[in-house]
Amino acid sequence: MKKIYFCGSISGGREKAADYQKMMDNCKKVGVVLTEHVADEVLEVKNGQRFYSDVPEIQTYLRDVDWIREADFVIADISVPSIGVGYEIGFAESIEKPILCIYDKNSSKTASLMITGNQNILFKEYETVEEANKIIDEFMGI
Ligand code: 6IA
Repeated sequence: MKKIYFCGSISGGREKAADYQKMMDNCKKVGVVLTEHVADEVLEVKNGQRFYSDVPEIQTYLRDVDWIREADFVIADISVPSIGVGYEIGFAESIEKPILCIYDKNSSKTASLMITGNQNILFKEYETVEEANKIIDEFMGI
């Protein structure tokens, strides 16, 4: 049973949330996805900001970092630029986790050079979720 830490934009924009869900469902073939909230379409909105719960921010941060430590695979959809996702990737790299970054070629944003130029990260582009799922399967060795 593998543990997958799936990273996707929250404060950076939610337009890919439905796709994150489909990719996470695909990941469940091999194990457990630690970050189901990333696809949650009903994140609460308070004062114009989105909140997943009333859990204090420090607890959320520490839990996320612990989950990255526990994870067998870190998979990040970087189609929607997100500071949090960038941070998670950098942290995962520093503890030598296997990292896959996937990017929707139809995104209006360019993929960051800090990812595409990084030899410690497997970077792949996709056009459909089905294609993304095939890339994910290959990365996880199934
Ligand atoms: O900068 P972003 O919000 O776009 O960063 C998204 C990434 O950071 C995701 O991959 C998550 O793993 C993590 N992340 C960001 N916000 C949250 C969150 N809700 N809960 C858990 N993980 C998160 C915000 C609640 C908090 C303000 C109390």
